[in-house]
Amino acid sequence: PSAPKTQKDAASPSRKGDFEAVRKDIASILDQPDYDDGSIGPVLVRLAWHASGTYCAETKTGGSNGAGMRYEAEGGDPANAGLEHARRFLEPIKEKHPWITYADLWTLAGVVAVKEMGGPDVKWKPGRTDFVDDSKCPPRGRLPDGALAADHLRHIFYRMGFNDQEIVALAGAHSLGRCHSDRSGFEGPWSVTPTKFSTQYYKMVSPEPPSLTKFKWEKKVWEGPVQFKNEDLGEELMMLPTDMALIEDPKFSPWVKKYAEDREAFYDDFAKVFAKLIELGVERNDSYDSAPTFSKEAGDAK
Ligand code: ZEM
Repeated sequence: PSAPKTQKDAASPSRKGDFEAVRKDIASILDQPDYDDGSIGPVLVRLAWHASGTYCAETKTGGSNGAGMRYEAEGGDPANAGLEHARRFLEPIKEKHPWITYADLWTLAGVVAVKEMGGPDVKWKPGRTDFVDDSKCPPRGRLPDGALAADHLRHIFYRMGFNDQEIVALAGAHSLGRCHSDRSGFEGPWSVTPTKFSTQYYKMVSPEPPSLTKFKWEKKVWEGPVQFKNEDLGEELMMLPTDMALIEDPKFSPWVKKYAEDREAFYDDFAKVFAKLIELGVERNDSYDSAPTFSKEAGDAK
């Protein structure tokens, strides 16, 4: 006779390598009525991006491997302010699936969030390992500063190995989410549908059809850092100086116009470039095990 399910069975961890179960559980926690615009999807996308965006192709350091944001050295970087919320929301998922590494969990969460918010399927491969201490955390200052301009964007993204088209495709993620003055100093959303993946960012920033803006972006008059505002759609939307740089720069702007007009091209290109982003710096361990594969004693396996 089959014994009744015990409490222990119900709470037992999922089968190692059952990433479908993890995907489902991530999807199930995205709606959070009391958080921002009702979804943690945007901040999870930003977590996956910041986990990956420290990569340096020349020195092969940084990137999504390691989950260094668990340590103050990386997690305490002012550029990562606010991402502790994203990590905390994912903690119950980690508890339920203890075999998954944080590095895999954070990148997968970004991929699931993009899809659930109406975006494309992004290819995701498991096998990232977690650092066992903070000795391999990348130096601070590798993430972009929204107060700067096109040359800065190129400096940061070329370092990771991206080209101009890829920079513009990645920036389309700013259809999602918002700025928080207590995190970055900037304030407000880029689009009127910040929990829906869309081409709206390009349609807002573009000055030509199919632009959604009738009037020009103007500097916001406030105490905070320089940002741009537009109220044509009935609510105040924002652009960072780096966002405006995309439409001002002659090599970036054709891509902004292309993606504003061609939803399919944007979805395809975003899927490719986001998949590339979350592969940066990955040192794969196909046992999919969260047990550390690095150890000081072992002389740090490469
Ligand atoms: Zn962002 N981003 N980003 N970004 N980003 C913010 C928020 C979000 C830049 C940037 O300075 C900022 C990419 C690229 C760049 C998202 C995704 C991606 C914020 C607001 C700032 C200031 C943070 C806050 O206050 O909470 C700059 C300069 C970038 C260079 C191009 C790329 C690439 C992204 C993913 C592919 C997302 C989803 C958010 C919204 C987060 C949230 O909490 O709502």
